[in-house]
Amino acid sequence: MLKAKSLLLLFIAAATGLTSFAQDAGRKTISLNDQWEFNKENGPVEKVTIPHTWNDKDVLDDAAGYYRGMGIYKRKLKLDETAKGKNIFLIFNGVAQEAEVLVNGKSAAKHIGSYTHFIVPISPYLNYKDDVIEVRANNRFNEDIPPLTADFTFFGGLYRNVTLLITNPVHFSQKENGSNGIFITTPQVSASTASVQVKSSIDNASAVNKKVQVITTIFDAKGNTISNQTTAVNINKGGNMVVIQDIKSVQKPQLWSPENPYLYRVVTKIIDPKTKSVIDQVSNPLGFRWFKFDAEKGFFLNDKAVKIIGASRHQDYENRGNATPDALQIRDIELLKAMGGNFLRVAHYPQDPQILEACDRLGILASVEIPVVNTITESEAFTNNCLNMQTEMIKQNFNHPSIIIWAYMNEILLRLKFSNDKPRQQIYFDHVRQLAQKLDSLTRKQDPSRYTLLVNHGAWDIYNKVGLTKIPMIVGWNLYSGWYSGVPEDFGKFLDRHHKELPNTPFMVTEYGADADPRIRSFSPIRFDKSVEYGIKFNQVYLNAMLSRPFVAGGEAWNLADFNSETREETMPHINNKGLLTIGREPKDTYFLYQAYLLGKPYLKITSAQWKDRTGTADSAALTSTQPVQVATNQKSAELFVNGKSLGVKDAVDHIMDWQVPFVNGKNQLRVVSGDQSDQADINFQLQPFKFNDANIPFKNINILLGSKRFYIDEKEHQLWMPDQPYKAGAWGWIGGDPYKGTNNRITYGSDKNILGTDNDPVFQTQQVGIKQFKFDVPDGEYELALYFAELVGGETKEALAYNLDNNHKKEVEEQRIFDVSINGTAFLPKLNLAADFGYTTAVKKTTRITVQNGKGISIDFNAIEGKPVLNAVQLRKIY
Ligand code: GCB
Repeated sequence: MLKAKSLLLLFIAAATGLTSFAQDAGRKTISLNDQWEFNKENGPVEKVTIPHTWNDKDVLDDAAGYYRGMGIYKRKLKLDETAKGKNIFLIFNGVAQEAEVLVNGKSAAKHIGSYTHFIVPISPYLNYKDDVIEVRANNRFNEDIPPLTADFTFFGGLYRNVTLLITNPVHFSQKENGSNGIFITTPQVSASTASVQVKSSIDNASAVNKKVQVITTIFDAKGNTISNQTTAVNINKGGNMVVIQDIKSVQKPQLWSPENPYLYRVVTKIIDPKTKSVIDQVSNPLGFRWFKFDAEKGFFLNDKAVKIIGASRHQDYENRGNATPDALQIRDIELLKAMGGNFLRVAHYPQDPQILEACDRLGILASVEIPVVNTITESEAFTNNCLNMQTEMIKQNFNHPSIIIWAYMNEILLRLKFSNDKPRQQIYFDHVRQLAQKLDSLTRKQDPSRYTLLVNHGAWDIYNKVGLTKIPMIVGWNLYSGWYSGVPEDFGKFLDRHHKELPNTPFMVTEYGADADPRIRSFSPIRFDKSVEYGIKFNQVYLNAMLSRPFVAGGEAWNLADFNSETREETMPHINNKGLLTIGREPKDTYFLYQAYLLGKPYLKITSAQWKDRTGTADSAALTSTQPVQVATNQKSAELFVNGKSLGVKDAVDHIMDWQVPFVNGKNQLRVVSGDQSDQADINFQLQPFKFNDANIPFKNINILLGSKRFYIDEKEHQLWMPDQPYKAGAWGWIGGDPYKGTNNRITYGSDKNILGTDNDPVFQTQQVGIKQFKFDVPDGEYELALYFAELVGGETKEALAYNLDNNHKKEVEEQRIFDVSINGTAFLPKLNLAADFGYTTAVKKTTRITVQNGKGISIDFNAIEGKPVLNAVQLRKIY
């Protein structure tokens, strides 16, 4: 046996270039992430490392769509002769979305679906000399594979880890839907005693019958053996055997919970009874916990009421698409934990194995779901793919103590198909219900120890009518009152309605959220302005409503982090900004609000510290500009000091305290104190003079957004933009006109269209329509002036996106718009026709230098030739 062991070491060394290995467990695994060559079909070949996607860049550009087609990955595999006689597998954690694996040009396996993993046995195809693996991945639209449409991007690629697994001919089965062949349950658990059942599926790929022992050992977190069971079995050549081991009476088990995520380790070995050597070995996590959803009282873990509060998570990351490395995946769960969350909705699809391992480790409860989103195809192939994905998801993730729920559908009736043909629509509804029923039954059968969940959007009537609220054990509602429709306060009414009309069905709020673009701030936050401040208000209302109703099992914020959704436009095109973290995982103010609500220990945080570069106009002739500052806390009250001076003590309302702070030009030191808690932040303030002739505040530059109540921070060019004002003598402002309001009913001002040719969309998305004049009463000198324009009306009308619930676009009335712009009486942009000269929704910036003399200041005049003149933004900089 010793000989066999060293041989195994030898050929892996050859395969990888490594020379030392961890303890021999009969099997070996080694990452195959490096040294791949990649090309798009007919495209040039490049060297890549896994994780890799071919869509990291094209999902961010202005051109609609992204490459959805074939990508080919190739890699050499160096195995020497000594590997012969072993069983060799490739483990793919995720390939989007159809995959074919070829070894030396021969097809070894195919797999459907981007989000579950699969294992390919490759021994029969190897030559052990110069083997080549090829993966042909395709992310084209396929009507038989979910997801069909969704508010996220269907990145293509070999985007999760690839591993080589080498086993002996007798090994834990790799044929069980991508699982590791071992399924652990805890048929009975209490604080005093627990039982464990371990089911191991074992393959004997050798040509002889084998007598082996299966030994399962449970270790506690310190590594002490707490139980050991040995089963002797005979496995026929070429056969499979399922070994069931019942481990009774584990005394006083340490329970797993968010506060104490105590993990045991179950090590299952196949042993040669003669030599006692290990033929194969697999480890799995084990947590002892029991749980219950109650329609009246909410959720219980280990008999303790626990309010579920957490977030959903998408797997993509800033500029990387879905090819997110392990460390960043794990960090997401650490950030959720640090926020005080106790639940992760792994949405809308199964994610990297690292995620659930982190949930197990950190004490985050979880649900996982397959990507059946928005709509289905009524084909047998679609149904089978759904059922297969569900099976893969359950089997692959079966042993995670963190998982308490399996889910299978999200907002499936979002856009009603066949609305003009009721009989046909009924057939579709029947199909949807039948598919839900099949998925639910399959799930209950495959795992009776967990709950099933089906997730709806807030259209109460239709989900009840179609019967979808009757199928799952728990109903999920995605609710956006105060975002896509209505006001935040409607949210509580919906919760009460469920409780009243479905009193026996437990439910969770599986989604709620408001977009908060981290670059946008407002003192008058309003629905759809995308300001961080609106996000705070919205989340306060939602958290209060859920926390005060025991029958609500819990809620998951949509979303932990901003994520890519290629079809989205709005202030940050292609990004959904409902994250509590940015897409680069920087906390937004809302993340701090959650900490204030959820963390048990004393908490005090100047949330506005995130807005560390500010601008604003001086209050009258004073040398300060007064603006609000928010502090998130779980303390009753606190005192704020600015540059050492107290601004008084304030009480927290819904975990937020507000102060009006008189900011001085330059650095402002904020310090908040409550008992022995304190926090501080430096805010750099650019003070704009109340009047330009105010000698105390020298004028440098000013950036003004027209038709807007927002502040906008252009982080790339370090420009601070502020809202406009009507003209004030001695200062600046517009004369004439009104703010532009788009045809989208939800928007109070501005447009939600992608502005082409810029990343600073909010600078161009608002405008003053019918403007007559813009004046700066600046002193004599040299200035640079830039005028920003974009034609917001007209152009390609896009179909309203499916996720935009209640999206009532009025028809746009296009008008011919031609106007002259002159500066101090001199023609600057004669006969400007934005649409004709530059195209619709296209960023236009026109810059000039001006000599101001004779105390006349700057006057920009707009003269209508046809239609109404517009101005989107203006920028003035003093040169000398
Ligand atoms: C939803 C969807 C989710 C979207 C979200 C949104 O209801 O389930 O996929 O991303 O709304 O932000 O619109």
